[in-house]
Amino acid sequence: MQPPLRFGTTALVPRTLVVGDVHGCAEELRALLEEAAFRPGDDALVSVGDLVNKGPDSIGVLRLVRAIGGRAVLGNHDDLVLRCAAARRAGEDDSFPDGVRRLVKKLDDEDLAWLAALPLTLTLESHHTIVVHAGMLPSVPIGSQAREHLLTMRSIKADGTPTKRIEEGVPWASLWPGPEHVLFGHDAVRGLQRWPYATGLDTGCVYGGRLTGMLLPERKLVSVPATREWSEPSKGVAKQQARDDKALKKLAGR
Ligand SMILES: [Mn+2]
Repeated sequence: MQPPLRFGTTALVPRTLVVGDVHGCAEELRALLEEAAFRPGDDALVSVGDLVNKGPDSIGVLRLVRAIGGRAVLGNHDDLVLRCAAARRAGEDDSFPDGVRRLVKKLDDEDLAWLAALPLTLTLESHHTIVVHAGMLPSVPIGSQAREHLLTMRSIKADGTPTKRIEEGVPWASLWPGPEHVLFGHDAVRGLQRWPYATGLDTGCVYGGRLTGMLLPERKLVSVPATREWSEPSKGVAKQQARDDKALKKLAGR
C-alpha cells in the first residue's frame, strides 16, 4: 500500500517584534519583551540595529538577543565596533573613542562573528516589511542601495541625494512609496515617525527617552520608558522626546 500523499499549506506567520535602537539598554529591552508578552521560541525578535554602544550593557543586549534567537540588521554603531575590532587586531585602534575600545576588549569571538554576519537589510516577506537601520532611497532596488546610506541617511535633499543631516531636505521615509512597509531607526531627533509606508522606531532610549517596538502583523506599537538617561541628549533629541513621551504613554499606558 502506498503511503498517503499529504499536501500542506499554512498561513502561519510568526508574531514578530521589531525593536528600535537599543544601544546597550538591556534592562529596557527586557522590559519591552515583557510589555509585548514576547514568547521566546514562538515569537520572532528583529532589531533595527545599533544594539551596542553608548549605553550601560551592550554585551548583555547582544547575549539576550542571541539567547532568544533574535535577528538584527547592522547599525552604524555595530559597524563602528566591528571596524574598531579589526583595527585592534592590527594594533591600530588608537583613533577610536574610548567607550568603543573598552567594549571591543570585552567582546568575545562569538559576539564579533554574530555582529559581522548581520545583513544591511532584512526583508520579512510574510509581513510585507523591510527592516533597515537608517534609510533607503526610493526607486533604487535594495541590492543597489549604497551601504553608507543604509547605515546613516536621514533625509533626502531637493536634488534627490541622501544626507545624514536632518536640517536638510525632508525625512527619507516621507518619500518612501511602499508597497512594503519599512521599519527603521537611527533618528532620535525626529523620534517616532509614522509615515504611510514607513515607521521610525528610534525614540532615544539611551538618551532617557523610550524603547519602542512594533508588533507584526498587527503593526501595533509597544513602548517602555528608559530607566534613566544613559547618554546626554542633544537639545533636538530632548525636545522630540518630550513629544514622543506623551504620545507613547497614551498608547502604552505608562
Ligand atoms: Mn544609528
